[in-house]
Amino acid sequence: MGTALVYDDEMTKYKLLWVDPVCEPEVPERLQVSHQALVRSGLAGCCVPVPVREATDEEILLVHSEEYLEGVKKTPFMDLEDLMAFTQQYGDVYFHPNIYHCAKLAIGATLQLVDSVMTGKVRNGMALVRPPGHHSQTSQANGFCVFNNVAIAAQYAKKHHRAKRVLIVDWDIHHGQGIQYCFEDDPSVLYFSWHRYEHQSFWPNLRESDFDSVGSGKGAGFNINVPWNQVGMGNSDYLAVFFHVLLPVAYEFGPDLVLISAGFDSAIGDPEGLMCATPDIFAHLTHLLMNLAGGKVCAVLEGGYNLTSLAQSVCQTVQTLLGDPPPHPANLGGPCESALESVHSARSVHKKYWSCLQHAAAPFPEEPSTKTCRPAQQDGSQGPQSNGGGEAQKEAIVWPEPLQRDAPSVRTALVLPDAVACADGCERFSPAEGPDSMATAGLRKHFLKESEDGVNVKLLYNITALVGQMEKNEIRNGLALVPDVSMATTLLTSTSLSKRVLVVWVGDGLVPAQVLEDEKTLVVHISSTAPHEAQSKYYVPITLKQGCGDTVGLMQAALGLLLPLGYQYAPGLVLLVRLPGCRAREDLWLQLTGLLQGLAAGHTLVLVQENETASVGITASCLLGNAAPSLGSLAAPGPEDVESFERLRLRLQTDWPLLQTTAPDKR
Ligand code: X5A
Ligand code: ZN
Repeated sequence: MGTALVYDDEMTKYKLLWVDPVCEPEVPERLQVSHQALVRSGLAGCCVPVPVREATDEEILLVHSEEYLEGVKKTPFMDLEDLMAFTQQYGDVYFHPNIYHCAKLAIGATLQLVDSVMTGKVRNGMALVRPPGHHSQTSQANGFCVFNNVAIAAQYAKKHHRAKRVLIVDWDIHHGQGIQYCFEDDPSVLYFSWHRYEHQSFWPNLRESDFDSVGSGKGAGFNINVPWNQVGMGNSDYLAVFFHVLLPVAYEFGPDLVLISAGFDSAIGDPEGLMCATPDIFAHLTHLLMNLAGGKVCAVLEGGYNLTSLAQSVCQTVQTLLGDPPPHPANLGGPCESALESVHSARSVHKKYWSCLQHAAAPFPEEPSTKTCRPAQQDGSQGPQSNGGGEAQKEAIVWPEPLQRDAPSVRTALVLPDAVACADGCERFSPAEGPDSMATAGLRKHFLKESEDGVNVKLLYNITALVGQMEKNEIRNGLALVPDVSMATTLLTSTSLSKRVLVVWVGDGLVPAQVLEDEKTLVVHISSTAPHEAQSKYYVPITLKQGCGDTVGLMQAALGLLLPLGYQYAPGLVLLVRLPGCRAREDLWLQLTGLLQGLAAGHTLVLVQENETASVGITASCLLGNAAPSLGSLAAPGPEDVESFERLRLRLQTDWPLLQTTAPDKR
């Protein structure tokens, strides 16, 4: 199960032939630098190369009209004057004698990717294409786009692969109005787009790009727009929208396939977007989508006009598709007020369609504020600080290049009793040296009663050594079967070198007092009752009436509370502890394990009680990078649970701003 890369340099062979400042950014080099960066970084070599093909007329007609197709078909034979005249009919686009050929290859590349993923030849993949697609409409070219690659792919997946539900995530900085129009009344395709909007003053200046365009008829609720009303949005703003709008709805929808309209004009340095999110954020956006649809994710290039930022962002996306854990993103100070207004608006307008949003607050009564976005320095970033226009665009914007993401030599190590077989693809962990007498004495003194034997000493020594190697990045992640998860957690939190350890304590049972007292440990406790008094910002008891057997409730809590907390806390190590008797369904457990690997550069240690050998194999497969199975569509969470989540959010959001779902002065 690999990652497909679909590319052909034929798609670099068209360009703007006359002077038009609007179209100038859309250059062949966009594709060249993206592909070159993948080759030079060695990432291309790790992918499964998939050849492009030309789309057929029938495929183009899945979305476009015959008249329009016939018109475009004539462009290869036009002279310059005719091409310019043909171009005149449309907005912000240009034609070239070779663009029809490239546009057919761009669709064909996208469909080749969908075929490879849907047939299971690969797990996921990316298509690097030109021209982009998401602005083009039934009978119109628009915004550098000729045919709507991603919209055609969604129709194609429904028709040829029996996909019942397709999720389209459009993270390009422009609104893909072409995709919105295509699926407006179609509940089988959920279209999500965020876009620079500035109260309709930004191109394409459409009323229907605002948050209140939710789809129509049977498709009502299946179109989600998050307009950005300020430039300068950063990593926190993007993550807040994922945690509080997109992901809950996407999990409730339960897609069979995820298509990403992967435009990188939403990254820092882009002259069109003027946003501040750094290229490594795309690693996280990708990762957060990779456990939907059983991992079937197809990313298709759309915009991206700063060649440096574009190339870095493409690499981050592909490396994550390949299974490398994302590096911790910079600048997670929390979302700005304008972003929170957008989050709030999208949630409140969709609350009647999605049960995960039923508790969202009502729409703002008064006019949305026109306050400027927080100064970019507030969270340490150096992005554009002005409102965009004029000279600000010409300043050279600089940001640090994403660090190389070094893969440890061991992906997944297991600490198991000798009688339990090691899962395929994993290594049984055995440290080079055994415990010396000092270590033994220490372990005996603090963690073992007099009577306990050497087997326990060795086991406890092994798990500390495993964590030590994870912290040195020699091992990525691991799993340990231990006789007592409480003792193991106490030991590991007190011996870990990491400045911060996130403990996710799943099931009914007390968190050891020593762990709770530890300043550097954030404990998220998911259970049916909260046994400890909660006042500390470092102890977060999430209670579910039905306990961990409640898949919907637990998923909602994981997306809306656990992930924002985890991202903001920025742990160096995640301990995921499954208490004895925990009733979390297998698929849910895997989702949790999968999502948590976006934290601490993938350094997760799963602790399981000794006798629960059944969860070893599946958890190990997830740690090895296999996607969790889809949960299917989810029902509504229990109202009491939702209420308790909201009380928790209220208590914690001043300390953990990523938990916010609405602007402070509107609460
Ligand atoms: C695909 C894409 C942008 C068009 C901007 C026109 N198009 N002003 O990013
Ligand atoms: Zn764009």
